[in-house]
Amino acid sequence: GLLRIDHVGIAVPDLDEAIRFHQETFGLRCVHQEINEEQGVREAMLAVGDGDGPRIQLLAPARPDSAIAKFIGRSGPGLQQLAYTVADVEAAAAALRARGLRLLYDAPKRGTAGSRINFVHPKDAGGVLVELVEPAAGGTPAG
Ligand code: V0V
Repeated sequence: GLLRIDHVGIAVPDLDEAIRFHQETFGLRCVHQEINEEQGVREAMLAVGDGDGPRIQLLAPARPDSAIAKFIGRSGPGLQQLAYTVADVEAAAAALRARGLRLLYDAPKRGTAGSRINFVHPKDAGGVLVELVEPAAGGTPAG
């Protein structure tokens, strides 16, 4: 089952500018940054308040043919995904497949900080791109 909200992802055209905006405007703290070549993103994880809760993930396109570039081209910047933490991404994906939902990947792919991820097709989840995140052993990056 789902354990908690892991993060909410926002598509942004420019990562550095978006980090600055969220820091200065909302007081969020950038606790992690990386480039995920497979997903075609430059991303940052931002902590809210004491840092124990869900993160805000800023996602900027690393390539013009990436999912984030396509999203921004169609919808503009904004909320792109809702991610839940799970203990076992294969088991969570299998349970949703058994309910008739389409998962985007047959096998999990690599997500932020060595996590393992899969996605539910947004058309099977009320128009929301739902991500499943199994954190790497050792957990999410400290904030
Ligand atoms: C597309 N649609 C969405 C959507 N993206 N609806 C809600 N939220 C989104 N993010 C709608 C779109 O408007 C279409 O609706 C319909 O889905 C199908 O669109 P499509 O043109 O067939 O599909 P694409 O090419 O836009 O692809 C959509 C999917 C793609 C979701 C398949 O974005 C994808 O593979 N996403 C998973 C990977 C990803 O998002 N990576 C970046 C984050 P109409 O017009 O037909 O009504 S990487 C990440 O999260 C990491 C590393 C991490 O968290 O660890």
